[in-house]
This record gives sequence, C-alpha cells and structure tokens, in this order.
Amino acid sequence: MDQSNRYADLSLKEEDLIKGGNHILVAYTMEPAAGVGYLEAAAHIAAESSTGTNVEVSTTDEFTKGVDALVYFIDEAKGIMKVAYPNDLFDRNVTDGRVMIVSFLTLCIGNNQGMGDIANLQMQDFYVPPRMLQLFDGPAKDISDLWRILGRPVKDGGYISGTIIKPKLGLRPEPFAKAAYQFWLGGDFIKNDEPQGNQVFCPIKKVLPLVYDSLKRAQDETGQAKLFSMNITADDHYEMCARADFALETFGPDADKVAFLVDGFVGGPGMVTTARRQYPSQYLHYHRAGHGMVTSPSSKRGYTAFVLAKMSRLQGASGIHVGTMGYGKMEGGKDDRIIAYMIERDSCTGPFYHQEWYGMKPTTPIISGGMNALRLPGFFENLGHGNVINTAGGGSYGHIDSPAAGAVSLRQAYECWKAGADPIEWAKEHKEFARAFESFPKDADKLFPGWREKLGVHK
Ligand code: CAP
Ligand code: MG
Repeated sequence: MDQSNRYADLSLKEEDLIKGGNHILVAYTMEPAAGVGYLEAAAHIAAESSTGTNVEVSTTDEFTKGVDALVYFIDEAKGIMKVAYPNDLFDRNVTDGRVMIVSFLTLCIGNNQGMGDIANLQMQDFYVPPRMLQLFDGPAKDISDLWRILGRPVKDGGYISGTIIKPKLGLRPEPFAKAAYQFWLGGDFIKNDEPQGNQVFCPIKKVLPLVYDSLKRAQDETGQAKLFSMNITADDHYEMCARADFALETFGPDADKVAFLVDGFVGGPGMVTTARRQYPSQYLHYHRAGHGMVTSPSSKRGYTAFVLAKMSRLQGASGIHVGTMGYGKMEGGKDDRIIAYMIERDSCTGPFYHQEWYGMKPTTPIISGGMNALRLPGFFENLGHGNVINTAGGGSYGHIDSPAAGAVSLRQAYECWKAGADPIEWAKEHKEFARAFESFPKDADKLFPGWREKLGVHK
C-alpha cells in the first residue's frame, strides 16, 4: 500500500522544522526492495515508525494524524531520505517526565529494520530540538572533573594517558593489582578490560581492595593522583549497583577517583541510564563492545558509530570510545574526527545536521584499540587536539622495558606532537619513547622507515 499521501510531505522545509522545534529529525540512507518505489518505501518507514502499519486501521482519528512522522526529503539518486518525528511521539517517564533513548531507538530504528519492502536502512544523523535536548539527562561529570583531580587546568587540561589491564582475562588478584601498580607509576588512568568482572579466579571482593592499595602506593610514590575505571556491567541492575557500591566503599576517601564502566551497547540504554542516575558523582565510562555488528562501515543497516556516540551524550555518558580514526587496530578512518567533535563541542555540524547543545556537558572521546606511542603523534595531528582519554593496553604492557615505561612513552608521544617535533628527533631525547620503536618494530617500520639507522638500533 502506498502511504505517501499521508506519511510524506516534501513541501516541508528543514529550516522551518528546525525553527518550529517540534520535531526530532532523522537522516537515513535507504534502499527499497526491488520493484518498490522510493517514496513509497520511505513513507512506509515513516508510517511504521510512528502511527501506521501496512494497512489502514479503523481506530485512527484526526488527533492520531497530528503525530504522524513525515518524510520531508528524499534524494533517490543518493539513496537518502529524511523523516520528521513529532516530539510528542516519544515516550516520557512516569517518574519525572523526561525522555529516553530507548524510545528514540524503538521508533526511529525499530521495526523499520527488516521490513520486506526495504532492502537497507541506516540512520546517519539526527537532530534534537532544544526542548527535547533539555529532557535528556546529559553527562553529570566530564573530563574537566578528571583534570581537576589530576591537578591540571580544567580547560584544555590535555592528554590523559590510560591503559586496560592485560591480559584481558586470566590474572588472579595479586598479579592483577601488580599490573595496575606498574602502569600507574607512569600513567594516569586504568580501566578494567570489558570482560573483567567477578570471575572465580579474580573475585571483585578480593581484587578491588588490592587495586585500591596499588592506587594509593602509586600515588604516594609519584605524588600524582590516579584514576580507576571499574567495570560494573551486569544483566541485573541490582548486581551492577552492588558492584558499584562496593567500589565506592572500598576506595573510601579516594572514591572520586573511581569511574564506572558500562558496556552500553550490549547492555542497552537502561544500563547506561541506571549508572548515570544512581551515581551522578562518578565519571561514567561507556564502553561499546559489540557495536561493530551494526556500526561497521560495511553495514547498511542500523546506525553509524557517529549516531551511537551522539546518543551517548544525550544519555549522559561522561566518555565513550570513538575508535582510533584509522590509527589503531579497529575499523575507522580519518574523517571519524566528526564523532569526537560532535560529543565534545557545544555547537557542531554533523554529516547532515547542525546541533547546538546549549551547555550540555561534553562527552570525552576515549581513544582505544591497538594504540601505542608510535601511533599517537599522527593521531593527534589528525584530530587537532589532545584533550582525550587514551587507553593503550598492548601499547603499555607490550613495552619492552615495563608498563610504567609504556605509560611514560604515551605521554612523551603526546608531548612530541604538542611540541610539533619530529618523532625520530624526539626519540633521541626521550628514552621510553625511543624504546617504543623497539617494542613495536612492525609499526616503527611502517610509520618511520629507516628508524633503526637513525636511532642507532642494530638488532
Ligand atoms: C583495547 C581494548 C578495547 C577496545 C575497544 C580491547 O585493547 O581493551 O576494548 O579499544 O574498541 O579489548 O581490544 P588494546 P573501541 O589497547 O590492547 O588494543 O575503543 O574501538 O570501542
Ligand atoms: Mg577491551
């Protein structure tokens, strides 16, 4: 059934819709199934994503039609369509009238995935009007809170060097805490690897007090504050809170140095919001394991990594992984900068929409996945700044001298880029950075051909 006479109005202008402030706008790439007209397919998406189905229903009245989603733009040649969703379509909390990402997803990327007349549909961008923006939680804590703890300027406080305890699994409590101590001697921030929880060989109640002891000893030794991002991910929100409460109690006077990590993609919006609302005094670290199943550049469905990151700011993530823009081991390219810019700026133009954030706190881009000191200078050059958290697991624990040397090499890499120095020249003056070349020789060969001769390394 062609529903385009009801669910499409191509005379609507985007600027008027934005001025009106009564719609969330969504841009999709879309390909209809063979034999289905483009506008007809687009209208079916708007119908299924709002008030309609594949037939007319007798219960529809005039009010219902007032909350129809409308296709307001199509570009068949480029395979792009845009839909305006009336604000009132979205579910509101009984408790406090606020909005929820789960409702946004249920409507805008719900049953429209997998309909027989649609070959592919992927959300590329969305625009949130001011009134709806106010109704999202947004972050409670941001990178400035971490900079403050670290004794750095709260504006442009710079690079936070971090790691992930490796190996991913298989360390018992003592070696785990030792690995943490060794990194903290040189670095700022440690996160649990996302599968690390309460395994029988490393129970939280045993390991966490030891990690806190490591943190205190590293602080004493270095005279610097240290941060720990603890994985509280669990199916059951009560279990999640039990883990979080235990961490806060264990760290006692240093509890402000604990961030909470949730695996927000596999765990879902409920998990992120529970952490955001239960623990507004803690930095909320959104790990996104599994997202590649929908956000991979090879995917034609779901939504992009950009959309995932933008949603996380609305939900209140203090920081989210944004990939490494082609410099690390995960998928991605240089242009993924826009993901970082959208979540950290107050005003930013995405692939389709300009978004004003009206002072909503920023979400820190967390740079992770196959990173090490050698890859960082190029990364910062591409991003244009270093106000990020970088977690380098292999890049720290893979350093041939020690995890502390690995941590120091990361900071030296940041300072190299900041100084605009040539990395080879910098290596001549900075031992840990120089030893990163020998630690990651394949990267060194690729990024800095001839490094052995220039640095006098002959083995
Ligand atoms: C990185 C990591 C992170 C990825 C996730 C891992 O370890 O701990 O989970 O960064 O990807 O398990 O692979 P390494 P993304 O530093 O040793 O590579 O940040 O893209 O979401
Ligand atoms: Mg990991």
